[in-house]
Amino acid sequence: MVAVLALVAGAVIGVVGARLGGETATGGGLADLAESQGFTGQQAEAALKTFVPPGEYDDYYMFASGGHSGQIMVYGVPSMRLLKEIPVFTPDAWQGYGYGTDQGNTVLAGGTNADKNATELAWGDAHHPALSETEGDYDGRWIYINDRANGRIAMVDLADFKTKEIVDIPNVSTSHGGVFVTPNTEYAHISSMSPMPTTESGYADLADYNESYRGFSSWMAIDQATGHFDLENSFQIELPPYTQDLADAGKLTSYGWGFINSYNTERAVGGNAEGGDPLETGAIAADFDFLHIINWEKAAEVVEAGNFEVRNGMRVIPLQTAIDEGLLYFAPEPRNPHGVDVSPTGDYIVVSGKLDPNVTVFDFEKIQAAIEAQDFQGTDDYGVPILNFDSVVAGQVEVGVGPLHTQFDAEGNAYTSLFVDSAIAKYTLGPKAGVAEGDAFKLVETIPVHYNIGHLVTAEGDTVAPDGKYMVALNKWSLDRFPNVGTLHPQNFQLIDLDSNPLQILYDSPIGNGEPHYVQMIKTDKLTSRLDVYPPGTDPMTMTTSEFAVAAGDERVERSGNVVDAYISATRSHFTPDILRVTEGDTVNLHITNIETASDATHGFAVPQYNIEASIDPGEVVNISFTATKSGSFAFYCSEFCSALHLEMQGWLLVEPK
Ligand code: K7E
Ligand code: CUA
Repeated sequence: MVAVLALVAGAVIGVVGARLGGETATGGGLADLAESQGFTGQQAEAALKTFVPPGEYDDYYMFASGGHSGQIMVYGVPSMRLLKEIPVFTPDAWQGYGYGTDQGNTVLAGGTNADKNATELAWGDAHHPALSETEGDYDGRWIYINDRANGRIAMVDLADFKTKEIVDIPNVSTSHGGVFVTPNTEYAHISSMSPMPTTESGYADLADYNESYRGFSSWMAIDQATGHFDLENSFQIELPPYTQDLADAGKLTSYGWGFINSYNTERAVGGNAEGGDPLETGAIAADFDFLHIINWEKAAEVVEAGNFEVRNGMRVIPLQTAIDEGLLYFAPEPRNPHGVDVSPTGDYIVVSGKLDPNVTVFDFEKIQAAIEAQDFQGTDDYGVPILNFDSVVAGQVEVGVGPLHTQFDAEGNAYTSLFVDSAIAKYTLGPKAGVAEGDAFKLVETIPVHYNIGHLVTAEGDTVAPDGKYMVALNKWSLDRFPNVGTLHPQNFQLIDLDSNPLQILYDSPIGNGEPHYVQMIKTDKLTSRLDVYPPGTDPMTMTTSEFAVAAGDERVERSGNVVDAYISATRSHFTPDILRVTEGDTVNLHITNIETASDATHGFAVPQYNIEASIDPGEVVNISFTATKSGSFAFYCSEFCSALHLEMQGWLLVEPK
């Protein structure tokens, strides 16, 4: 075996070496180098495939949810280099998010709904990102992500990679994977996870679960100019009290429809210390749960026609109305499904059941025909029609144990993660994905991953036009893959070459922040709205010129009663003014403009003892408001090493005692 590998190594490196002239900088050939490092041919090949030379760029951005870190992480692929963390639900000091600046404070405060939250929320569980789309393809404008813990959704502007808005969804307490955008980003969808009481108080005993608790499918309208949520034009559809889980938008053939998985249609509520069964026992009793099939285009018309109720400020289509209007159907899906993923052409809806070794592939045309023919096996307890399973299934593929999530390539293949098996299964879809009848719905191969894979992603693999090329396995456990860093191990992102046959792992990337769930991979050149430097005096919240911007020479301090407004400029290597005099008890509003125009000439602004820290990017205006509660002399400073005289970039906040 070793000899064979050495031969392969020689062949691969021989080819590359020949093309490169065979000489390395340290002398000798590439084959010699690989041999001296102890690499097999495959390892040397992997190194060459993932290497992005200094000064060159990756082909893809990978936007990874940060899980309970509350953030989004941006990686380059294939290098797997971490490019940025975007703070979303949780404060971040480097970017001054949530440390006294308007930008972070306003966004975070906007994500707190006093009717719902017990306290101000200071974290979130960032789960499922959704890049904006045009005609079912990523367009690089915005990215949305939900907070699993608190039932919220955020918008990040990909012009400056900053979070611009968080909305706490009415009637929804928690949300899991029910996040997607519709093919033209008409809506960002977010559904509830655990159903909630619809009572005034938000409380109902679990004995009243069936009657009082309900789920919701929320269609958050998107302002096409700004990417912000347009609450007035948003609506919800009331659902039975099942646990609604992952979701995906129909596309092309299935445009206008959305699909949500559910589990615990048994409506188990736990109570293992009250004489009942643990929740998980009750929740796996039935052989089938329900794929929710929703006609959102028609639902929008029903709302426009005025057929809704307003609940907690949200337009809601009651469950009975949804049934009467033909907006909601169920298809049985094997027990306790997790992922639901729509194939690139929109024809197939792939469902994985955590407790079923098969993936079940539904056919959208068959679903439509069954709805048309009222081919129902009955209704659920709430009157929702249930389609006949056999009438709507295109095929099943036995993939392995613990199938979770699915992605696609352009050749009619699907890839499903197998949590229990720690593997990914590659298999074919059917004729509507371009696969010959005889080859349809067949397992092609399985590749082990390390270990306990959750999601996976292929390049643009949930769009109408997947790229193939790369796949990343998002492994929950890394066990023995990295040097020990204590009892909490990193996660492991494994880069896999989709062009190799059989599939090859190229790279292990330890993820020291977590915990990532869904990720999306987009070509870097699709982010055409990216800014390198803000136009002078920009308020990033509105992306327009701030009324508080100052140019050099206009700096000033204005006082009105006990309110002090300071208009400050920052440039290498000073703040102007650099002495701020206020009186204890004053309301202090600092408006700081970074008047630099050079790319990357960022300054910071940190005030000791006041918990204030800002990042002021070139051209940006940051507003900081606080009450000068503590008298003293506070040496504020620039917290970003900006210049040779960075340490000199400091000043005094003098708070005179009353
Ligand atoms: Cu499977 Cu939150 Cu999409 Cu984690 S979810 S794995
Ligand atoms: Cu400005 Cu350091």
